[in-house]
Amino acid sequence: MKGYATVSSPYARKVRVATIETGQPDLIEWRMLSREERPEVVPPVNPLGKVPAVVLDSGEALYDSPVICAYVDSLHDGSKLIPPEGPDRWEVLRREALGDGLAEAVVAVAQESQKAPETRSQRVIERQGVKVAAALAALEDEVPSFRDPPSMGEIAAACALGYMEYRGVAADWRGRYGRLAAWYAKILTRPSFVQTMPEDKA
Ligand SMILES: N[C@@H](CCC(=O)N[C@@H](CS)C(=O)NCC(=O)O)C(=O)O
Repeated sequence: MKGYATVSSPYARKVRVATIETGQPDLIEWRMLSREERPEVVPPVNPLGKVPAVVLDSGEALYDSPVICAYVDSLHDGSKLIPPEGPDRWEVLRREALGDGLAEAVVAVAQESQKAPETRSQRVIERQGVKVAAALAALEDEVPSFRDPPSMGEIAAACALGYMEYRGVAADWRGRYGRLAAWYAKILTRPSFVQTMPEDKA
């Protein structure tokens, strides 16, 4: 199948990590788009114009990242990133939503902060900053129940943290959330995270 991504997207990184963690590193043939290419190339695949989006060999499109990750997880017989049933399933999906929500708030802070001072809204930055801090505090509390190897929940959380550092949002977080920082340093050594580390600003 073909996939569309940008190198820095935390949501696309979730999918890339999921394929590697499930032993399917070549499942998706990725096209890495620049910011300029994205509005041209993505809407025919995802009307929302967002990445990641994939096109299956049947021609059917799938988006967004939770849907694509669930699909990736359905294609292998190994240990599942999303437990198939029971309370574990809902805990993992809820944690994935927490990670995705953290990434969303980080995107909002980064986008607003990049605006010229005369159009920048300090209120937006503060409101989204409160969400960033709340998500970090929640994840810090949850570290003792994090799974190893990681589930889709921990993968989403780590991708959001990676994006946060990439954009320089909440730059002091490692000093304030020690358990989460220690866990994050460890998950970063997994090949799936090493191989998907964003390098260029895009
Ligand atoms: N909920 C979506 C979010 C995807 C998303 O916001 N992607 C960003 C890149 S990080 C994007 O493509 N933004 C372009 C736009 O909003 O037009 C997912 O999980 O895939």
